Amino acid sequence: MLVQIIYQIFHNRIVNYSLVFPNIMGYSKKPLVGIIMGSSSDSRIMQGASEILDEYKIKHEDQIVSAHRTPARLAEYAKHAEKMGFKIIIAGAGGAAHLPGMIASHTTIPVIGVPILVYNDKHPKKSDTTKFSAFGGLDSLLSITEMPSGSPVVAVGINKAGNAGIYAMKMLANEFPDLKKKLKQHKSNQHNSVMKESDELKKQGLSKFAKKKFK
Ligand code: RP5
Repeated sequence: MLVQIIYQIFHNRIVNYSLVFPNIMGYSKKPLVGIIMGSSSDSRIMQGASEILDEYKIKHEDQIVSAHRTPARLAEYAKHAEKMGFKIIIAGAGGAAHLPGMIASHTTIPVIGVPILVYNDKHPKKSDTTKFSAFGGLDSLLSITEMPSGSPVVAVGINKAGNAGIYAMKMLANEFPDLKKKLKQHKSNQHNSVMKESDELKKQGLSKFAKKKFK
């Protein structure tokens, strides 16, 4: 690395500092992940992706792009994403959920789809569960995963936007070694939290533990 830097300085060839200092200039300086969703109603779920990226200081740009309400904007967004240099697009959509597949058809940037269980936030009674999608999110999941051969989109589980954030981080970790360290830390935090709960369960006994946990 040092030799490469000296070589580039000597030859006055440093045009893109992020190539030379990937850890410093990389994921925390400019957005490398584009988060899009089909509707403002998806933001309730999609915030799960931004939370994890924010936690690890990975910059992202967030927008609403609807494949059926703003079809021309969808094509424009794909160009924008390429111009911005996004490495990954996280696309959340509910129902017919064609947004992830359509975006993937307009760009070579890998797309992670988040199938969303549609909940109509425009309904006056927001707790009205009858407004859930007729197919419980399976509609969105299948729309995303069943892309025809040759046009792949990967998907996380229904409403699992946080997993899309972690997966994006894993992809970026191939390029930014300190993200790999943070992922290892994330895994070890998970391990520790399971151990803590297991110790509690063992100490209290199952019945007492479960009663306390779900009271
Ligand atoms: C999809 O339709 C969106 O992704 C959203 O999940 C669903 C419902 O949209 P709204 O009626 O809430 O705007 O395009």
